Amino acid sequence: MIHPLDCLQRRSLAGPIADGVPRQTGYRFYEAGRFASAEAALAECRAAYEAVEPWAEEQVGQHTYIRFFCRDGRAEPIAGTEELEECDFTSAPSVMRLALDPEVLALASAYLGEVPVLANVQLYASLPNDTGVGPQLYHWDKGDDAQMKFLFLVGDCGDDGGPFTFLPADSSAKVKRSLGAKSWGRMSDEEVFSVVERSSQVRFTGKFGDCLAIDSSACLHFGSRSPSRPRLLLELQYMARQMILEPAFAFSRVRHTVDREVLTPEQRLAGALIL
Ligand SMILES: O=C(O)CCC(=O)C(=O)O
Repeated sequence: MIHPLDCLQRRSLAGPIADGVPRQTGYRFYEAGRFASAEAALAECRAAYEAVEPWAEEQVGQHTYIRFFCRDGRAEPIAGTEELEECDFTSAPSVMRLALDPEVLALASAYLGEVPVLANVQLYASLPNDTGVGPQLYHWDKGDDAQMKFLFLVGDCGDDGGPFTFLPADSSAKVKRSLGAKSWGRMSDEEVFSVVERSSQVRFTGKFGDCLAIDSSACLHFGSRSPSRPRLLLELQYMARQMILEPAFAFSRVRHTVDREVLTPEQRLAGALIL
């Protein structure tokens, strides 16, 4: 049970913002440089990858994903992009600074109508693969009927880079209306394009540092299909404090060096569960 005063405070600190994410489409691109704290954070992410690059390349063919900043800060092969029980960002303080960046929080708050909670932070590499399963099929993210993810490219990503690919929220809603319960699990392209035109599909390609803010509960999406080389993505995930669909949604335990004493009220509310 969430205290009503917590809800009121979260709502009172959220307001509209000029270049916010429109509800109708559920996404917006932000060019590299939009968020002041991103440069240092993405440099830390890149360094974490480069520190293990030869080992990461050896994993091609054996594993599809590698996640960084796992328990004790290690990089580990993982099966999908599911939540992790424990992660450790003590060696990457700038990543946590970006996750609590006032501009990022303001955008997420404006979209969700309240200061949300930081639900997950993850850096992962998608390795060259032809598996075509799991998050490589069209799906919605679970947990709530709205959420906001900020995806940052930690390296250039072209059409051959296995880009994160999605349908805007209004097109996705058509698929939901037409396919009903069949749209709950993973869907083939054929099923999706039996409802909407293939041309409504949007790809997140771009340069190192570019960002996509997306409601991944409202926008059908997939990614990591056959990247020609490892694709590195930093994902920040924000959700309303009271989740409608899965109130027991699990949050990762995060080791970090954030000093709670110097946080603004918005940052404290956002970090309430993870920090
Ligand atoms: O690998 C990808 O780009 C897809 C990731 C995904 O499905 C997600 O972040 O929810």
